[in-house]
Order: sequence, then C-alpha cells, then structure tokens
Amino acid sequence: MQLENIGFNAWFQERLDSGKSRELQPARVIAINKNSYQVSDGSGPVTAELTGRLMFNADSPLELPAVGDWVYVQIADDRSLAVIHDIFPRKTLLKRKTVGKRVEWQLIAANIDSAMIIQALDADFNLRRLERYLVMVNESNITPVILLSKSDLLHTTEIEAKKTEIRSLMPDIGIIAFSNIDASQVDSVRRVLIPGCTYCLLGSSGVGKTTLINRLVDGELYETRAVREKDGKGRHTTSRRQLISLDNGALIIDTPGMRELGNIAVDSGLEKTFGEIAELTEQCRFNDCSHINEEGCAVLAAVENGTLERERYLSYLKLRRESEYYEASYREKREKDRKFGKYCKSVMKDKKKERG
Ligand SMILES: Nc1nc2c(ncn2[C@@H]2O[C@H](COP(=O)(O)OP(=O)(O)OP(=O)(O)O)[C@@H](O)[C@H]2O)c(=O)[nH]1
Ligand SMILES: [Mg+2]
Ligand SMILES: [Zn+2]
Repeated sequence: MQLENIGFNAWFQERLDSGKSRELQPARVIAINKNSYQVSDGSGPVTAELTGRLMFNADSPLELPAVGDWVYVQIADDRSLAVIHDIFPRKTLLKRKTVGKRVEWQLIAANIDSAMIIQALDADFNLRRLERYLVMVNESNITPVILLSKSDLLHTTEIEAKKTEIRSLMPDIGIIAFSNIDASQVDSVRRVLIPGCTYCLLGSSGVGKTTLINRLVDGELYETRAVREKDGKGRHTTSRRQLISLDNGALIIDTPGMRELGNIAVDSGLEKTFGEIAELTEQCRFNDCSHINEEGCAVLAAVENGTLERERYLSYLKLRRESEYYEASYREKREKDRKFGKYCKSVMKDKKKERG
C-alpha cells in the first residue's frame, strides 16, 4: 500500500474505523494553507477542504486537522478536490499555548516521532530557549534531538564547549552539530532519519531549517532567505507547515520559525526537562515545598552549594510559574465555555417549548 510511504503503520491500522473506511479513505495532511489543506493518499497531493460538520462542531483548534494528521477523506475522481470528514486518533501531538489574552492551543504538528530542535551556533544559541523547546517536546512524549546548525561559523573548540554545556544539563539527548554548507555534515543528520518515521524541525527563524530540508532532498525546492545583518534575526521565510518525503522513506515537517515560544510548560514536560531538580525535590523536608524559601529545601541547598546552577534554577521557576498561570486561566476559560454551552442549550430548549 502507498500509505506506508507516507508514514501509515500498524498503530494507525489498528485504529482504522471500518465503518468510516467503507466510504472514505485514509490520507495524511501534508500542508495547511490559509483557507485549505493539502492531503496525500500516497500518490500525490490533493487540495482538501473540511466538511461543514467538522469545521463548525470544533470547540477548540485541537479538534481540527494539523499537519501530519491522518484523516478520512473522499477524493474526487479527477483528484481536483478532497473533502476531509474526520481525524484519526493521534499518536502524538505537538502543540503550544498561544500568546495573548485568550488562552488557546495552537497545533504545530501531529503524529511526530521525533522533534529536531535546531539552534544556530552563532548568536541564536541560547540554553534557556533550548529548555523551553524541550519542555514542549517532552510534554508531548516525542523524542527530542538537538541540531546545532552553522557550525562553519565557529571553531571546533567553541562548538565542543557548547555541546558540553548542553550535555551537562541534558545528558540523555542526542546532539548533532552540522553545517548546511558541508554535504558530509548534512549526511550526519540524514543518518539519524529512520524510514517511515516522521520528524519535525523546530527553531527560531533563520537557523537554517528549510536550508537543511533543501540539502536533504538535494534541490532548492523550498524558499530560504538570508538573516538580517543587523540583529541576526530571521525574517520568517517559511510561512506554512508542510510534510516532505525524503528519498530514504523518512518524513520531515518544516515549520515557520517561532517568534516567541510563549507559555508552553506543563508539569510532566517540566519534570522531564529538569530531571535533576525533580530528583532533588524528593529530598525536601516538606512534601509541598515550593523550593523558594522553605527550610530544609534540597533544591535551594543545591543552588547554595553550587551543584545546581542558579540560572537553571531560575529558569525552572520561571517556566513553572508560567505553567501555573496558564493552567489557571485555561481552566477558567473552559469553565466559561461550559457555562455558555449550557446557556445556549437552555435557550434552544425554551425556544422548542415555545414552538411546541
Ligand atoms: N553559514 C551558514 N548559513 C546557513 C546555514 N544554514 C542556513 N544558512 C543560511 O541562513 C539563512 C536562513 O536559512 P533558512 O533555511 O531560510 O532558515 P529557516 O530556519 O528556514 O527560517 P524560517 O523559515 O524563517 O523559520 C539563509 O541565508 C541560509 O543560507 C549554515 O549551516 N551555515
Ligand atoms: Mg524556513
Ligand atoms: Zn524544596
């Protein structure tokens, strides 16, 4: 079956709804444009739209398709259009909370096996930001890999120092330093890509995500642009998420650089990312220790005696505070939505009564 070439496997096969698949066929969302989707059934892209039911019944963006999603579609015989009727259960979902007053989820990609977090080794390199990305990826139960791009701009000794710095904080994560300018170094990235697995590239604008994909497909298929000279910041060249099939059978999703990672933290992601702190907390005197000013706090003791870097401790507190804040406002919003839903239903009932 062609579907295997774009990532379909036993996990999804098991979840195939035979009722739905009688009239509809599975396809994968490979790109999202402003007003339409692109899906593939393994034999090329087709422009797709959502059924009204799917569009209007969605209470939250979580119920709409993301890139990488498996969906049930109906494809016109001439392949000019497909209609998306339903979404398969997701194996994983990479999402973040959107920045701003309204607390909502923004979907980054679905059914990702591994997220490649890219930081350029030049001015972009920032451990605290790396931690943020890791919290988001860990929260989704997706395996992270760290890619350090633009290695051509630094001496080997400087690169090694940065790798050591990352390793001391995140010992279990694979790190690959590479340059898009050097084919043999691009090969070191290619080597970790497993056929049938889906990868997602994450990182600031201008770090070389699209350039890497162009190297991997061996062509200038996708647009890239030079970073502004003045502040070293990218310009958001990639504006849509899309899934690309590589020759070796791996699938990779390019994403627009994230301007701001916003508030991403949720508990399990925090614990995995700050594993050494989670371990220390077990030795705190009080079970509900907040690790801010308590007597007998093992975390504070570690900061005092230098085994826990103060910067990392502060980063942990900051992410935790954000997490708590957004959890609270998210709950509040859900509650309002629920009440509003009830209100609508009661109005409908009254109307029915009046009529009946
Ligand atoms: N020196 C050097 N420059 C690179 C490397 N990789 C990419 N670049 C340059 O960095 C600039 C930005 O690359 P893109 O691939 O467009 O960056 P991006 O991460 O896709 O950016 P967005 O699409 O905006 O998120 C381009 O001018 C690339 O030529 C590298 O390994 N070394
Ligand atoms: Mg790009
Ligand atoms: Zn404590």
